[in-house]
Amino acid sequence: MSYYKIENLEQYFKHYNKSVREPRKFWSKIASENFTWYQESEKIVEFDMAEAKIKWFVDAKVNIVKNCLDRHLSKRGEKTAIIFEPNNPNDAAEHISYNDLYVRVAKMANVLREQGIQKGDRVCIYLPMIPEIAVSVLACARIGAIHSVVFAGFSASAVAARINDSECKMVITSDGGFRGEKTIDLKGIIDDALTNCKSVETVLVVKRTNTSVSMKPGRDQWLQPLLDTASDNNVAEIMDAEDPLFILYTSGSTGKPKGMVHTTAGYMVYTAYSFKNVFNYEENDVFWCTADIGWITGHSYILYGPLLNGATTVMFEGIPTYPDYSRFWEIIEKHKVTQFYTAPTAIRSLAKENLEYVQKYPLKSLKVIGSVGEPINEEAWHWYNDHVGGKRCPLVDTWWQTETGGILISALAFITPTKPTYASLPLPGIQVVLMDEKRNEIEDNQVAGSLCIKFPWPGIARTIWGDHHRYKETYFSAFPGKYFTGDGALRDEVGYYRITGRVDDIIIVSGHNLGTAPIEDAINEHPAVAESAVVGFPHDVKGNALYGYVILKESGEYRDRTNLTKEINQHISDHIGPIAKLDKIQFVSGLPKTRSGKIMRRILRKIAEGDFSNFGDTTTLLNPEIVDEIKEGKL
Ligand code: 6R9
Repeated sequence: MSYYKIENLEQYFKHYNKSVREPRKFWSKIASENFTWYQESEKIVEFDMAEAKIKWFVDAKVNIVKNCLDRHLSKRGEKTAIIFEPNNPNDAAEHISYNDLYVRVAKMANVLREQGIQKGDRVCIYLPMIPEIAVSVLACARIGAIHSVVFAGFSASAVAARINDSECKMVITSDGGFRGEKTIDLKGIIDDALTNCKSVETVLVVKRTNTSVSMKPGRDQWLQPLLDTASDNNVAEIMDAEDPLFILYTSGSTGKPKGMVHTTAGYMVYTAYSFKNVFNYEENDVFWCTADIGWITGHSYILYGPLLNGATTVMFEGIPTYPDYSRFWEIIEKHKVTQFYTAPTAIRSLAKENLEYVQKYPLKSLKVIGSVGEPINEEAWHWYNDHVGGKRCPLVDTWWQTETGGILISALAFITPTKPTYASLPLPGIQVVLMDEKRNEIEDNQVAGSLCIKFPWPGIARTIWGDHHRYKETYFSAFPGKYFTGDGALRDEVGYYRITGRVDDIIIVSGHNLGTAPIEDAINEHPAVAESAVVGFPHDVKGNALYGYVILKESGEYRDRTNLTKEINQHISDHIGPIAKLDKIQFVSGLPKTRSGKIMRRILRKIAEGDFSNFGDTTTLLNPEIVDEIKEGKL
């Protein structure tokens, strides 16, 4: 019996039980039967949860790109691997076959090697959603260089912090990027970033917008001429199962972003397996995930998961609202998309508009629709299900994280019955537990608890780049022996999980993870600001929006608060990026603090939500009187 594809609900339970009872046998069979290895693993998994040390497919040798491309060429060489849909709907879409993609990746891999990049070197990729981002990622993986894709909406200082943290030797960027009607000056941002990055020796520049850029001699080179003369004969690097494949930064509850490290074999097996089963992928399907490759969703379900399965994956350069609100639906129709995977925030923003935008398109090609990034509220769930899925496509609400590598809790399309707002059941291999405040496992249903996983799965991130201690502290110390997700969840009578949201200082805004600490750091850098606290409050489209409480310094120089609000948001844009701007700012004279000096965010959250009832226990506050003042200021 093969474990790679689950055929029905009964089989799901069988596989699930097998994966718990005999995880080694379960994953060993999947790995051995569905991938090409230079050498297979015998031990399969070794771990020590107390030390946060996890290894999968121990001693195996493999190259993930050989599994994404080379092995498909004999059967699927002419098949489309990537459909590139450009920002401007009047420009032709590009269909890149497996053969073409293989050649482009091989040439790029040779360019990287010629530029001195070797196995283990870090390469920062700061590109828009154009084919070159896929080619660059795969070329790095082919030669064993560790890619660190930084979302091309991050500011110069945010990029610089990420480049410095992992000491990238090279940056791959473009002259600019198109986003709706705007053109973004990516090379300019990189130039600013690199004034503070000593490790970068080379910058390769893709021409996309034809905007004029400055090229620093000895450092910057146009990519195309290098590709034109590169050979397409490239020998892939033989990688150890646990060699790092990539670093991807995610927000933490302290200032510094966390460079999550994913390694080769486990990530490969888990993304391929989860893609196949959650989306019920079949040969000839056309899969479209609307995320950016700058996020984990793009890594796992635009690139690796689909390509490992020999699928056709759509890559979209633009935004859902350009040239109008029907762009998503038009693309589904045009490319006969069968699986569509997007975020609740996109659904909510499109659901606000006239129904005609979606009703114009029959969307008959769709078989499965998916959601990711934040809880999908009931209203958005029904709109998506009714108007996009036509009430006939299963809606898979997929819960997972940058740290988890792939989807952990989700319905499997056509197998698991769905229930609005419930992510439903864990995938095989995922041993979910809910923990109470006393660190005991919650056995009852309908009780909220901290969501933990008690056994490693192949896709889990192995460490934080350069800081294993922080990895252990963040994920393995709150509930010893278990991986703590930072999310809260409930379980219903049949074992379905509903994710209730973050229980830490991370706020999900439009599906983007934002730590309060780095935003507060950015606000505090404004010369007029003494201290600040940022919390989330519910927002119709973004899910959560940001509310900042700001204490100003005594000096009277900054009386004009309209300008101050703008300046503070500009600071945030410069330090992090426009996604982290505050929707509301309230100037206050103090913040509610405990005697140990901790800001009581619970109270600030309630005030931001406009809920003035029941602040809970405020007796431990150092300054209880401030609560009334803040309340009144809000009114
Ligand atoms: C894949 C991704 C992770 C955080 C996660 C949780 C939230 C993601 C969700 C969801 C409810 C879902 N989240 N999917 N919450 N239901 N289906 O989004 O990774 O950017 O690291 O965010 O997003 O809070 O902990 P990442």
